[in-house]
Amino acid sequence: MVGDFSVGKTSLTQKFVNNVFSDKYLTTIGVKIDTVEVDDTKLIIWDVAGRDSLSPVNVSYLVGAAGVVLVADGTRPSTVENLFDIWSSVEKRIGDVPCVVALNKADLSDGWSVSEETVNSLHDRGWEIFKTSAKQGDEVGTLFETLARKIND
Ligand code: G3D
Ligand code: MG
Repeated sequence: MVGDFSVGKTSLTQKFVNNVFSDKYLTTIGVKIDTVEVDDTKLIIWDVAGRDSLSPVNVSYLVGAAGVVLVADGTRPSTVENLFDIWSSVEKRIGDVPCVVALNKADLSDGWSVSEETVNSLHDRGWEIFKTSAKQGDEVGTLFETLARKIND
């Protein structure tokens, strides 16, 4: 799980793994590792805490990753734009691994601010995009199932 602080990395993981969404979550310390079986694939999900997903420590967690969930907050355009830099760091470290993009907090339709142009630029990278809500559950299963499938392809 990679993406800016507070985009929903922990919430998406917990919704998928435990089917819970906590409005009063605890900020993770360090890294939380969850395991979940999707179809016949065992996903070991690394959810790294911290404000800076590109810090040397956090980037070192990427080593050995078979795939990446790029997460942004659809109500904060800067977190979507940052995905390009985040992906560069990922690619530099571990190469062109399978990835999926979560534009999260889709339940917040009032504050939603991802332009068509931005969506197109994400598509142009060849990325598959999901409008997720960790709160309501929309697209959360599909997000992880798609990544599992890409890893197996
Ligand atoms: P992070 O792990 O990427 O840092 P978190 O992000 O999962 O900790 O989520 C950060 C904040 O966004 C939390 O709110 C969390 O409840 C909220 N959030 C995460 N996903 C969603 C979503 O899909 N919809 C809505 N409405 N909120 C979401 P707080 O207020 O506890 O900081
Ligand atoms: Mg977190």
